[in-house]
Amino acid sequence: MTVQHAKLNGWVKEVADMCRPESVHWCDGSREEYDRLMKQMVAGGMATPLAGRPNSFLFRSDPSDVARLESRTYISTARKEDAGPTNNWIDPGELKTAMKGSYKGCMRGRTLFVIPFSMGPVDSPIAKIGVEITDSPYVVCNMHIMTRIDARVIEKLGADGEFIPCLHSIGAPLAPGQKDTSWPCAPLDQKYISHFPEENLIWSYGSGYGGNALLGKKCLALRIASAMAKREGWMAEHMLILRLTNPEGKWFHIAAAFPSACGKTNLAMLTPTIPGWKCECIGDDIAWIKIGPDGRPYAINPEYGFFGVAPGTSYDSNPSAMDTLKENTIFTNCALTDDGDIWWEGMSPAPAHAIDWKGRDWTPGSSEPAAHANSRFTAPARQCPVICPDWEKPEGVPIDIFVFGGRRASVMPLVHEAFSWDHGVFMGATASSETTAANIGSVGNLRRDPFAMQPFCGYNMADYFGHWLAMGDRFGKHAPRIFYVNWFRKSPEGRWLWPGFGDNSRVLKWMCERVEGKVGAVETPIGLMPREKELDLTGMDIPGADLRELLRVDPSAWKAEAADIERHFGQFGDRLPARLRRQLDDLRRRLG
Ligand code: SAT
Ligand code: MN
Repeated sequence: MTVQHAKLNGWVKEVADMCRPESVHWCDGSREEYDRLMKQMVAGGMATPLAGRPNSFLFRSDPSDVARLESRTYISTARKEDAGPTNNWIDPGELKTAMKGSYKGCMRGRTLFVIPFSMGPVDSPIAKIGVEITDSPYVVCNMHIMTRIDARVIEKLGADGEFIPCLHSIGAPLAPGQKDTSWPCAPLDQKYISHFPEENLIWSYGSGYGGNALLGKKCLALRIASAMAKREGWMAEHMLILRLTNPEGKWFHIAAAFPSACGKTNLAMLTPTIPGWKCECIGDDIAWIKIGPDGRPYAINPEYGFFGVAPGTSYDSNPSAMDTLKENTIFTNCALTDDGDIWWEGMSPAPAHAIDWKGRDWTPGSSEPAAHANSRFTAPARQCPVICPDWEKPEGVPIDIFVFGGRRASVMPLVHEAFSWDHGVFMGATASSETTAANIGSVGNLRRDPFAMQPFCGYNMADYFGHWLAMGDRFGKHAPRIFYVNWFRKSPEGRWLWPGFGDNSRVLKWMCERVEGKVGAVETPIGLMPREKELDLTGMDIPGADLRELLRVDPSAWKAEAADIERHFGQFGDRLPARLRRQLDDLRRRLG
């Protein structure tokens, strides 16, 4: 491949001089390239081809390298205040010096791959180009699925087009004659996932897993893009995008933000249980939103595939995802069955025997799960049976509704609607969720996860709140309506109160009818909520007491919530927009 871009060529040379790879390979995104790398990884014992799923492979990671690593993720801005209180910060000069020390000679014995990729359809005015350098063929194959890699990217770059450099190394050089392991990576305390938003630069070292290594995803499309979006007047959000079609054929486009592993992929591919309604998926994780010529917000999915949580995915919970995974899929940290297929908890009845994600014999009743809780599938979006025909439309789709949510066993009702844009931004800014296995750390703790962006906002979160307020001012009458949902409320005995999955369509229907002015709501201190009769529950067998609990607002629990929000806001000091403080005062006044 001949590339005429002096800056890109210069950067590749500079990195090669520092990392000292054995060879340099420019990726063209071709099937031949994918097949060749997979073949090498199978021969090297990294990958296992799967029986019954054409062109699909299982990988097992090192047990220390199984999820994003928030404690080693940095937003490195010249001034600490610009990274804000929710991000780890190191001075850029200091961080670069430390990382250059790690990068020195780190690719010895390996190939340096250069991956020019587009986030978003190459011809979209919303798309951005990134170039990832990596020494991991596993990363190259995943990037083939998750991003668009083809000759048109190089063509669009031309001689001086803008690109976001993303440097990645697994941090495991090979000495001459040294045998490789099946998942080389660096020890925990040597890993770094670093972002320099003031120069649109990403440096990642030491991990080969998910968002730590597939740098187009959280690093570029959220952390760097959120900072660019603030500067340039658009939005980069941790949101799925779906199209709902009502029985009259009217479309509603919904963008919804939930933390990692809270069911975004399931909601994005929802099979409605209410007759006559249809759902199509546009994206399951990230939305880039720009104001269109008509003043409305238009969203694209910058990704090309799904990097979804495997456990719990089944023909009951998400048949469309299951059908997406029939071929051309990479599985990571799932279990391997005796007939050469994959399995995970919640997929189907447990096999009598399997090999677990650590490569050990596993039988039902074993003390550890067969698949890791954050095991993943990487699959092409085009294979999804409910992918929206317009999912690659360069101009995106117009958003009617924003939804926020999280995982809360109590307090948060099934659904409530914001009184106004500012109130909706307040809901987003105070969103909370119990933590999941998508991040290395403790699971099940309640944390505030504003806009589901806590781990992904590339600048001061208070300024990000301000950006949301400013975007609302610019949307004006085209501002989407804002709702907050909680599918995860439990009874005092710990039983799920809401069946979720396809039945979530009932809640989405209420939202669409609110937008159309067809259905009422009752005013509560926390927002507008459906009366029981305003939710379409036809054909559903839900006890009246459960429904009442799902829609119950407990003022004393909410007063405690307000006190916690006060603490949450406190960390931002003067930088917190006054309009949000006013929202908290209003909430308190309504609670009495
Ligand atoms: O590992 S990723 O960051 O890509 C997955 C997630 O946390 O949602
Ligand atoms: Mn995500």
